[in-house]
Amino acid sequence: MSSDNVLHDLFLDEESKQRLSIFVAFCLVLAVYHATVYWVVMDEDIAAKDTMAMYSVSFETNTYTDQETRTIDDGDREVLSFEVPTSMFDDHDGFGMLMVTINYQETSGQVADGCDTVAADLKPNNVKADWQDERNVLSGLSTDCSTISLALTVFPDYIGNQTQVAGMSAEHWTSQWTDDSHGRGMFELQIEVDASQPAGSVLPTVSDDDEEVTVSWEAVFFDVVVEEIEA
Ligand SMILES: [Ca+2]
Ligand SMILES: [Ca+2]
Repeated sequence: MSSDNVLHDLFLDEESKQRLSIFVAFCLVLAVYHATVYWVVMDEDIAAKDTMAMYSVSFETNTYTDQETRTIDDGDREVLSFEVPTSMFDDHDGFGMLMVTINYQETSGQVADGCDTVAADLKPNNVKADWQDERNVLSGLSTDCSTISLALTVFPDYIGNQTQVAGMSAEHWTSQWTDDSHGRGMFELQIEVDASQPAGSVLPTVSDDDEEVTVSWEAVFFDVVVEEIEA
């Protein structure tokens, strides 16, 4: 049988014509089906976006503070530590951020004795916190008795501002902001004093060999408040 005969047979044979018609009809039905599914699904998607719930996420804060004053010798470096009691973790949803301020004056009592140099470093350690957050200020230096202020984001992405989020559920957003593992443990602050000597002092009894430094710790805890925003 030649190829001409095959085509001839396919188009002219009654049975083949019937098969071809069925096949064409099937293709048409399939095309219509796909178009219908596509548009129905798209429509549902668009409708879902229009009706997606919006939530407001805000934070009520509670701060735990502690203070320590220590006299550090000239040239010495000391480590002060700080730990938040367990009850704070039990009572609140999360530990948002840690702020540390370091204050000092010249306490030698000597005439014409200027401010010493004080350096402070909050040392990253194994306490779980957002140590890499670019907003962190982990080190500071003062030469003029001004306050050194340090800050560490403890709960990742915590800013404390009210935000709006779309979709999911209130429970989802509450659980996103509930985790008591961040900030558990001992924070370590390294402080170094470099004492400046009274101007024009020649007597060995007139010297400045230390400084009294006061460190204030402020641990900001939060409770998250999630509310659906009515459209
Ligand atoms: Ca001094
Ligand atoms: Ca001093």
